[in-house]
Amino acid sequence: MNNLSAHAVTAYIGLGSNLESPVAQIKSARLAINALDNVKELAFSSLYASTPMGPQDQPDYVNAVMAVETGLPPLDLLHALQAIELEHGRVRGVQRWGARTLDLDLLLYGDHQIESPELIVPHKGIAERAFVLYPLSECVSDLVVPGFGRLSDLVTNCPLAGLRRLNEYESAS
Ligand code: A4P
Ligand code: MG
Repeated sequence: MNNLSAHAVTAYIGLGSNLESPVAQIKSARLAINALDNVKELAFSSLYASTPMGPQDQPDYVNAVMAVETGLPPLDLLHALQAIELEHGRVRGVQRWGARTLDLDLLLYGDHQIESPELIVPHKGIAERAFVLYPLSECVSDLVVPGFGRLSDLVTNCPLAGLRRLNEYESAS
């Protein structure tokens, strides 16, 4: 939604799901993020299938990245994303990196570096996760990931590791 404050920044959100119709979960989350006050979509990547990082006895994930312009402070944005996760049936703390209906990670918040008990930005896994870097690079031509270097270099050095862009038919389901 509009109503952006004068101090809007560009933030990047990682979306992931591997339970209960993952494609539908991601699309529904996109709508919910767009409905937030003070948040406006700038770009949305293709949907990708990725093999699970963590326990292997879980379904493949669908991942995507969304770029938004937001006037929300970072913690407010995180809390809004967590509320959307809960609305989508997310159950926390079952198993580290276990299966989930919806995971929304705040990947980048402008060029800020944040280290608080609740929020670490850039997201700690950003530099080595193909399912983050490739969709992120669809949303922005290039940028510097604070503390990690240029996104284009991170992508070049990150193997695809089974990442696959969903085709039109799969993305529509
Ligand atoms: N937190 C700190 N920084 C952030 C941030 N930048 N964004 C804190 C979001 N949350 C952040 O998160 C645990 C705590 O991290 C929160 O309380 C928040 O204050 P969580 O969502 O409750 O739990 P989690 O997601 O299971 O933990 P974790 O370690 O953050 O996992 P990840 O990094 O989100 O990874 N495999 C594939 N193929 N695709 C995936 O998307 N995702 C995960 C989860 C595992 N394997 C995957 C995928
Ligand atoms: Mg998470």
